[in-house]
Amino acid sequence: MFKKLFGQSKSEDDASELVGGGDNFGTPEDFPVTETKPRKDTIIKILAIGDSGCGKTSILDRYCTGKFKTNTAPTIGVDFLIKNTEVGGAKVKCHLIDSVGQQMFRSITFAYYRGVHAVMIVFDVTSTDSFDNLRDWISNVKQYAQEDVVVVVIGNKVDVPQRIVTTYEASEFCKKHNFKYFETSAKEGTNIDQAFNDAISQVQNNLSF
Ligand SMILES: Nc1nc2c(ncn2[C@@H]2O[C@H](COP(=O)(O)OP(=O)(O)OP(=O)(O)O)[C@@H](O)[C@H]2O)c(=O)[nH]1
Ligand SMILES: [Mg+2]
Repeated sequence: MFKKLFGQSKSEDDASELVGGGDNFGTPEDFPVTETKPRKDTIIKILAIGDSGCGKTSILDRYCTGKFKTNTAPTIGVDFLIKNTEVGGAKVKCHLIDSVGQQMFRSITFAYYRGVHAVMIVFDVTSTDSFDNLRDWISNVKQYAQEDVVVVVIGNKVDVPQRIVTTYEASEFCKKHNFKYFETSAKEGTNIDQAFNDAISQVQNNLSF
């Protein structure tokens, strides 16, 4: 490409050949202009859903505080957290919504789906049920969230040696649905920032920041 653009001329006379076309220049199509618009500082709302006990509260706590609490109580209704971060060179204030996983209280969380930019659907890699129930969670997202919502699936508790759901089956499932998939451990802090950064970055792209 370098040769094609600048030819191999050494003298000024030769250089004149380079002006005005000829074989030495590539066409504009050879040099597409990539947009490098700066991203805007913004507020991004992210909702965590998934079966009770899969680790939603622990993941959000880990993301916000960098710590893991061993004695989390089941979430009742919804909780709110805020995390200030920087992604793609822009400051982001994340409004994080933690929701109850227990079936009997779920319906009260549906009102919170509507206004969020991203949903993290969490399952527990040691629980087949929590993986099988992803279908129900996805259908709730389709029913209650906005159409362009970013969905990221998280397989949590990968620190536990007796995992049941394999990386292969989870990632194949996500590929089919066109969702990004991350395996995390809230306990050890594995992949937590990566999962949130990816969701934020997808939202930034959606909003053309
Ligand atoms: N080993 C291990 N345990 C975890 C991990 N994440 C959460 N836990 C444990 O799993 C249990 C449930 O975690 P929570 O974060 O309360 O689960 P939740 O999804 O918020 O549950 P609900 O609020 O009832 O919907 C707790 O005992 C946590 O300590 C993890 O990554 N590894
Ligand atoms: Mg919880």
